[in-house]
Formats: sequence, C-alpha cells, structure tokens
Amino acid sequence: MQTRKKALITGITGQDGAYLAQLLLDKGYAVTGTYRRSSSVNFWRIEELGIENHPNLTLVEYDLTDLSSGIRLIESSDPDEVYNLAAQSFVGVSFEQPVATASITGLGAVNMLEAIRIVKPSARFYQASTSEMFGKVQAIPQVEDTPFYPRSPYGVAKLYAHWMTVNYRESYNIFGSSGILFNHESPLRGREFVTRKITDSVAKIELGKLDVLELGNLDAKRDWGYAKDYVEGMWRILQADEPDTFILATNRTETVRDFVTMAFKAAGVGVEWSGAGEQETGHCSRSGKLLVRISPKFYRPAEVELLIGDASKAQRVLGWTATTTLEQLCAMMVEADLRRNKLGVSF
Ligand code: NDP
Ligand code: GDR
Repeated sequence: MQTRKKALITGITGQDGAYLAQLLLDKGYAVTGTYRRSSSVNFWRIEELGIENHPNLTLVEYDLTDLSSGIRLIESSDPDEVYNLAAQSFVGVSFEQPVATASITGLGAVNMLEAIRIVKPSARFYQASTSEMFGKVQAIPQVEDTPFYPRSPYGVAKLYAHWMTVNYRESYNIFGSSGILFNHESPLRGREFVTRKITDSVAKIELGKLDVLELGNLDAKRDWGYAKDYVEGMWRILQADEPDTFILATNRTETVRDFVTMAFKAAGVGVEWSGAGEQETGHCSRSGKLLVRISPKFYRPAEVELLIGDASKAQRVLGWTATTTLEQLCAMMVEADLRRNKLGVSF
C-alpha cells in the first residue's frame, strides 16, 4: 500500500494556505496546517472551501517567531514537504511595524529552516518569496536573475528569507526552493489588499451600502493572477528534480485604475475618469456621481510603481502557466462580493 505524503503548511488561515490545503488534500496528502492563537477563530477561508473537517487535515497552533514550537511542529507532523506561507504580508503595515515584520516575515522563515535542519533535513521546503523583492525594478519584465531592490520593510524581510533559503540549500543540502510570486488574488483575498477592497466596495456601492471608494495611488501597475493557479505552481516547485528559484506571474501588467474600471464593468457600471495625477477622481458614466476619491492615507512612504513578471522558466521546467485572465478573476471576485454583501456576510 502506498503511504500518504505528508505536507505542512504554515499560514493555513490565509488566502494561499487555504487554497493550497485544498489542492494537497485533493491530491491525497495528509496536511498539517498552522494557525495563530487569537481571541476569535479565523477559519472562514477553509470553511468557504469546505475542508475544515476533512479527515486528512490536522490544524495546529503555531507562531512563526517561536523556534522551539517550530521544532516540535516538525517532529509531530513529520512532513515530506513544508510550505512556509505564514507572514506579516501587508506591505502598508510593514512601514508601521518594521520590527514585527522583520521578526515574522524574515526571521520566521529561518526558524522553520532551522527546525527542518535539526529535525528532518530530508523535508522539502518552499519559501513564499515575492515580486516585492524587485521593488524599484531594474529590468522589465522581471526574471529570476533581475537584481533585487526592495522598497518596503516587508520586501526587505522577504529578501532576507529568500537568501536564507538559498543559503540553506547551498550550505546544508536542504531541498529549499523559493517561489517569487507576483500578486495573486481571489474571492478569498483579505479586504485590506487593493483588488479585494475594490471588488467589495463596488459590490457595496451597487447595493447602496457605500457612497465612495477611497484609494491611494491609482497609477501603480501590478501583474495580477489567480491564487488557485499559483498554489498549483507552488506544489510543482517542490516536485521538481532540483531545488531552485522560480517566478510565477502572468506577464501582463495593469494599473490600479484599470482594475477599478474592470470591477465596475463586471458589476454592469460604466466609469469615466477625469482630472489628473493625485487629484484624479472617477465618475459613473450613467449618473455623473462621484465613485472614487483619492486619499493620502493610502499612499506609502515608498512605492513599487511597476511589476511585470516573466514566468518562462516555470513554464519550461515545471510546465506551469497562469491560465485565468484578469477579467475572469475580477468578475469572479465581484460576483462573490455581491453575493456576500446581499447575504449580509462579509469577511
Ligand atoms: P495572508 O496574509 O492571506 O496569510 C498570511 C498567513 O500568515 C495567515 O494565515 C496569518 O495568520 C499567518 N501569520 C501571520 N503572522 C504569523 C505568525 N507570527 N505566526 C504564524 N502565522 C502567522 O497571505 P497570502 O495567503 O496572500 O500569502 C501567503 C504568503 O505568500 C505570504 O508569505 C505572502 O507574504 C506571500 N506572497 C503573497 C503574494 C500574494 O499576492 N498573495 C505574492 C507573493 C508572496 P492570521 O490569519 O492569524 O493572520
Ligand atoms: P501589494 O498589494 O502591496 O502589491 O502586496 P496591495 O494590494 O496592498 O497594493 C497594490 C498596489 O495598490 C496600491 N493602492 C492601494 N493598496 C491598498 N492596499 N489599499 C489602497 O487603498 C490602495 N490604493 C492604491 C498600492 O499602493 C500598491 O501599489 C501584495 C501582498 O500580497 C504581498 O504580500 C505580496 O508579496 C505582493 O502583493 C506581491
């Protein structure tokens, strides 16, 4: 009888952790997923996916900053594959909490690498690296060997974790791989991130629950893909013959403004833009009513202006490509937020 593969996912309560758990359970894995102790449970994503009571899923309390519990976690879960997805992942907050971000997002990854080195060096390790490491971009599009230039405490912390993954690969022969993933979104995206903030607000405006959507920099350009496509890529990265670094991206970039237009369109509303630069506002073409206002509080001290990734290496080595278009993704998110807001449930 074939034994079930065992995977450990840190951050199962997050967007990617939930989708990855679903994917691995569907593939027959036994999955251990970690969550943080809090005063109220935070399982809405795994509940939405209907996997919270799956017989092959074990939920374990864990904080990434605690090395000793990391060691016990590797001992108890005995994983073949470890996906380190937990992080303080919000760029904006990292400017307000740079030390906590360094501790969780940077050192937290090293705690996991150390636990693997001490307890089970044969386990394969996936580090959730990010296009934010390219920051002030040095080449267009960005490829695996484009020089890094992070622009936020989050980006800097992730860069440290990325290089530690490479270092453990080279120093201790650990199968440590780094996926440099460009932005990926879904109906399970946190509402603080711009795409979900937009789709949730568009739904609320459509239903008369909100007047105006407040945003920061509308000119930032992002390479947005669908999270479900990307967790498949994470799995493929750990199935490769050799540990390595891979970019996952769509190779298409759009502005935040374009995403706003797309989201209103998905809700059946045509939007006209007027004004210029930071004062720019949006008007609904049907009624002339103001729908979008710029607020300085959503601007960041340093911005990443343009991201566009080239995932040719992942396509060549792993057979991976992003298959969902931005229009499909946006429509899916607007539809989910309209449904939730009609029901009065909003996560
Ligand atoms: P989320 O913010 O949705 O999820 C982050 C997860 O980390 C949550 O489960 C959170 O728990 C957990 N977490 C936070 N702090 C700690 C801690 N101290 N100890 C243990 N767990 C903790 O992120 P995503 O799912 O979007 O992203 C997954 C990973 O991929 C992150 O590392 C992110 O930085 C990275 N990434 C994401 C991209 C994206 O576009 N989504 C692109 C590139 C990289 P809780 O629910 O309690 O807050
Ligand atoms: P990002 O995502 O910083 O790229 O990090 P986010 O959605 O927060 O911002 C994208 C761009 O939109 C601009 N923006 C706003 N952003 C937010 N959140 N809220 C606003 O009101 C707003 N207005 C404009 C931002 O300035 C930015 O340019 C995400 C996270 O998931 C990271 O963890 C991950 O590593 C990267 O994607 C790749």
